[in-house]
Amino acid sequence: MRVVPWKAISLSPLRSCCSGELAFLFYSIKEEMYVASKKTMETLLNSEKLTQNGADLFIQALKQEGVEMMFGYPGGAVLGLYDALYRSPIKHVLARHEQGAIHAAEGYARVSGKPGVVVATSGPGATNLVTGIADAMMDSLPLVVFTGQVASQVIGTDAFQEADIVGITTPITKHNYQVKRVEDLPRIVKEAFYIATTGRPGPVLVDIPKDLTAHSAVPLQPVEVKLRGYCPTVSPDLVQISNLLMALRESERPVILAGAGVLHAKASEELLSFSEQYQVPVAHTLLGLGGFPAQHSLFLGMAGMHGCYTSNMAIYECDLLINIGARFDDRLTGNLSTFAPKAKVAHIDIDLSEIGKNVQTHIPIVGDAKVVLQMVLNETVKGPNTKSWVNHLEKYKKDYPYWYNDTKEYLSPQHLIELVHKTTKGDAIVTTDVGQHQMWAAQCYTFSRPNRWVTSGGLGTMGFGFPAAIGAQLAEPDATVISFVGDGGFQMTLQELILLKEWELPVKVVIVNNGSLGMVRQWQETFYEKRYSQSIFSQQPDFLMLAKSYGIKAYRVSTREEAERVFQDVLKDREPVLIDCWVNPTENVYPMVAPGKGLHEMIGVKP
Ligand SMILES: Cc1ncc(C[n+]2csc(CCOP(=O)(O)OP(=O)(O)O)c2C)c(N)n1
Repeated sequence: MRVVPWKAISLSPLRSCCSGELAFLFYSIKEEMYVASKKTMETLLNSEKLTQNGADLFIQALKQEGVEMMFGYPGGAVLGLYDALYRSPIKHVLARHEQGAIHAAEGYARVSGKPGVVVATSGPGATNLVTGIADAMMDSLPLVVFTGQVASQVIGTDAFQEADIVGITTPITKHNYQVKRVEDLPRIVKEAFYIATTGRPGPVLVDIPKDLTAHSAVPLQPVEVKLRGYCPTVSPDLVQISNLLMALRESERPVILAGAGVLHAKASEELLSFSEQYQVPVAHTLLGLGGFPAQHSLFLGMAGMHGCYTSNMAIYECDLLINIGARFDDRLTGNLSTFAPKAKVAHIDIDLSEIGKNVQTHIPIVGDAKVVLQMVLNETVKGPNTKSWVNHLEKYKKDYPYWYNDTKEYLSPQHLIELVHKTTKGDAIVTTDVGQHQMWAAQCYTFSRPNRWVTSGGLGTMGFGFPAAIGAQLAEPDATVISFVGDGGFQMTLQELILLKEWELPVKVVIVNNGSLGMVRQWQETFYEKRYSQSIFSQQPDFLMLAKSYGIKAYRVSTREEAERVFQDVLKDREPVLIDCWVNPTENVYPMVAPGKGLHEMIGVKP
């Protein structure tokens, strides 16, 4: 075996290096060692062209990562990349706005478990991605985002369509790069996928100056990624596992709070076994829904600002709170000074920086939720007797369920969602936008399995729900995909309707139309003495005509009977449909934890 430094590579040393049995090539970039296999080297040597341009290297690197589909929008700085894409088998979804592309990639990532890949041009193309990048960062979605950049020699000169996207996205990406040399591209792409998908998933951005897509280099592939300073902790500290088991044994009123970390770690089965083995009831965060079957007797419901009475009171009254993969955000905790006041807190999270960030933690467990739960399940210790606690919570469930105003005059939005749940047998992939309809969907469309629920939780960005449904349907072509959107938020990204036609996606778009920015209206009603400043729409588009102009069937319903008839019909068909549902315009989301209040101080609770 011979070590050949990168700089020394030329045709002759490569040939002599390949002549022996053990033909490996070591090369070093930025102090990292890589190995090129004999096969790679032979391919090189047999190839007519020893070098490839950056654009071809880019496509090749994507193929090596197993990318089958990407979402994007072309422009000047990425013409070279798109030219290489033209010759490649990778499918490209041409959104009609970069924001649509990135939200679709998020939906794809959420449902498929694979990273969403996005491409956009420099300047405005890149800045149009910013909301989606921030959203993916907040909700821990694995995205690899490629942006074109102006040519290397004009960076920093305010060149046409130049934006410092690396600077702009530094706080909202897990990591970002600007490629400086063509030969770095394969390594950077590999690292980008590795970082986006390992540990706590998140978005990684790679900015590629235009000139590099045309420059050539010898394509040597890194075989593994080794990054100094990045080594996610997967296996937890054993001492903390025994601390958790000891705390569990001593507790009388334990509760699990399960977040999206359970879904990212594919740990739903382990969560179920853990909860059943020790008879510990489970509350979910908004993003965690589906991690534990909603029909299970130990399931309490969603906790937080619009969570159910039982979950919020369980957290308030518990003596042991076991957080699995949730980040204790303010919409979940309410007033921190009265959050879980009687509880010892155990927090299982792959991201060390989450532990103790908002809530004082007594048992910190850093690790992958699946690995941690498997280790806990391997220890068979005597559990607590939670019978009376479970009965106590069961009584709360019976006495304080979600309730809503059911008038003959109007279709109630909650009834609409229950109807869709019934008609789809509770097994659709549901995406939502942001606002009241999102909370009603979270409350009323109960999930029995993971990865059916796609919503924008941390950033809470309007415009997310509909493009996310496109990505979800592309990820699971046979699934029934329902997108509940508000009449406000839908108007932020409705241009993507054309993709339903173009890609033959049978997404059902359900507009929960209350003629207003409902959630804003609710807050103005409750906290601003009904001064409805800029929240009621005076004009609306005709959503039916709009859908028809995109070649999509559309219906309007405003009563229960109409809704029942239309949903029975449209859900049978494998074609896209838009249903404009006129619902009670004054309905509010309850219960609610008002800002500054504790979970036990919910308003709108009715026995
Ligand atoms: C991009 C963006 N802008 C503003 C907001 C603030 N906001 C949160 S909910 C909401 C109202 C949403 O109205 P609509 O889409 O009609 O849904 P509804 O609440 O009526 O169900 C607004 C404006 C937001 N979340 N995202």
